[in-house]
Amino acid sequence: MFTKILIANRGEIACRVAATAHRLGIKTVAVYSEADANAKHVAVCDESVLIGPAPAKESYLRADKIIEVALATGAQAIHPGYGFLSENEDFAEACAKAGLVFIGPPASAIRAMGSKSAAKALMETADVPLVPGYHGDNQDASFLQQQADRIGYPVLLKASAGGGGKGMRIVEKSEDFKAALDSCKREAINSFGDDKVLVEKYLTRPRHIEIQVFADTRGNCVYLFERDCSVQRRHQKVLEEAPAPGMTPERRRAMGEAAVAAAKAVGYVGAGTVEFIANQDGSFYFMEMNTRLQVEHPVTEMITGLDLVEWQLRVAAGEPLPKKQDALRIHGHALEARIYAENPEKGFLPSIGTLRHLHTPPAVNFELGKGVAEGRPAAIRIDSGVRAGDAISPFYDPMIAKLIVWGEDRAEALAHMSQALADYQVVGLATNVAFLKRLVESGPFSQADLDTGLIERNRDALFPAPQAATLPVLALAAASLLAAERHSAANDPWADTSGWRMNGQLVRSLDFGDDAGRHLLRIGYARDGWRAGYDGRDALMTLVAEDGGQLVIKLDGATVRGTVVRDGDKFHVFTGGAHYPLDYNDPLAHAGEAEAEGGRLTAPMPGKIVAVLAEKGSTVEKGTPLLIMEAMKMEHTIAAPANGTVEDLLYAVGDQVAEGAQLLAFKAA
Ligand code: MV4
Repeated sequence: MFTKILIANRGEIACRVAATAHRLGIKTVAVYSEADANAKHVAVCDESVLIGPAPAKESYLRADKIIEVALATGAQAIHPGYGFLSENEDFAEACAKAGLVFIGPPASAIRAMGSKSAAKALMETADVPLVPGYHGDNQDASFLQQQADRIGYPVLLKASAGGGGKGMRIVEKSEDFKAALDSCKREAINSFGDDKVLVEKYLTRPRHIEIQVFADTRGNCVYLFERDCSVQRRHQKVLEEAPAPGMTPERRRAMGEAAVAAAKAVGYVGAGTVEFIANQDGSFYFMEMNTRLQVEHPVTEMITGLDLVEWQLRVAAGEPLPKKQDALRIHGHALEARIYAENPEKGFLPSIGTLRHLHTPPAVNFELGKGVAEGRPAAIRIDSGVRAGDAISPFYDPMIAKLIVWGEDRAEALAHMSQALADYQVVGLATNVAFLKRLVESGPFSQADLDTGLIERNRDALFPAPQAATLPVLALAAASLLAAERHSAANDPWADTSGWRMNGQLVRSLDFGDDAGRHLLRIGYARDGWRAGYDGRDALMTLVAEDGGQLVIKLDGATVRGTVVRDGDKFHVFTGGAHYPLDYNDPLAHAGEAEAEGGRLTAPMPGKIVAVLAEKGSTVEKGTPLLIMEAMKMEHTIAAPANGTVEDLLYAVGDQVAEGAQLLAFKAA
């Protein structure tokens, strides 16, 4: 076995590979770009070497640099992860030339699966089922039309050099064929520089079912069963699961054996995935082979109890496969959800920013190489390359984590996924967490009515109109605001000795907003708590417990729990498994900001000082409430406009102040 490997990747997959390497006592070398100097994958590896600027072309795709680093650090092998150089046959070859082991298939196998039509021709000779169609060299338009007529409509025209859905045309009837062919060829030549097309029977509600295969250098090849990845959006996988719902043992064996035949036909070695497109009746056809470890490999690990990276390392080191086909079993059901920094409400636009707050469900009951401990119902695994405080940059894939759950059966796995998504909190950028939760809880997905059009067909249920914040949500935000004021207050507004709370019927109006509109929450101070008024309701609100951002409040006796995270002018309320981002409009904080340059915080209108929260000489953070004044029957909080020092207090509780009067002397740090 190797004693040191280089991981030519970043993010979660680099961390994933390092975890197994360390478990097996293998040292790891990380490579990183300038954008990743403080990244998790650098922290978890034993050594790290900077290989270039942020753009992947100048760092993670620099085959020459990476090989140079491997040789300089004494690594014996290179694991490419997925993406970047993982399916680059020239890189695989260059590794071998340099005397390094490429932890992946031979360059010849990558090449053989690279061209769609050549791969199909090869699969045909290996008796791997293909979609009825024509993928030959004759590109004469009337010949192709004859082929389409023979196959029967609808047919699908595909650019031979295409991929990811580009250069495809559905043709419904013979009369439309010529125009569709011209248009398909135009797109193919523009996109791929090659206008060769193939004609296939069009499957109207296909499923994407793929088989994990593994081969060693001694002629052994097994299948590690299937994954159903039908739930996709624009050819990006969203949810993956294993086993595939509805799969019979007979069909599993047929697909597995077809996948092994495909791998053997190209002299495959290592981890590979054979993708099939399947009809609703279960009939299946070869689509392509991915010659790498895939993003969704953990669902296979969860149901087999195997560590696929361990297998990759053993095979690359020349060892035989650890298990034979008849020793492989499926146990339970696993689901994976890809958590992305993206905005589903804005066309899934990537969302760039810092993970200001990250709370995840605890990883439980799973160990790499051991699988799920028997007799315990739940297992949750999170594969991630980022930590709280890290940034999602525009340079790389914006995936935050893979959330993987396991249950004895699909219904149990689904329930765990739903709960785990409810417990997944991110502040700092937009994520698809709420979308994923709606998706796993939707009728079609929970009933396993799967096909590649599931998301498109269920748009209405998956993209509901924005829900307006309710009183419990606003009350949690208000309680967090009031609690923060208490913590930073010299004058504790919660204590019975507080002069201003005893002052009578002061009402303060908190101005929140969300996508559904503006919400004014009236807070009145009462002897036994507050009155919280919103939308015609007036409830007695008390704080039961507060720990960090975790709050328990009571509203007219009903307990409400939640987590509130303040990020500048936004309050993020997490309660009942949902995330409510609220804009908080604190006009006085902004009024103060404009004045802050001169070191003065002034009264925006005439009023009375009702609380002095800051102490003279204290150092405070930006946003810390310093003083509360009452003006026009409303309370206004004067907050620190920046990190700085309260140099002098100019008023006391009960004092009247004139408009424009300086309230305190503040010096920004
Ligand atoms: C198809 C098909 C229906 N019939 N071929 C899309 C990407 C490319 N790799 C193959 N694709 C498809 N080929 C026939 N004959 C439907 C798709 C397809 C699809 C396939 C797998 C996963 C998601 C998909 C989404 C849309 C279309």
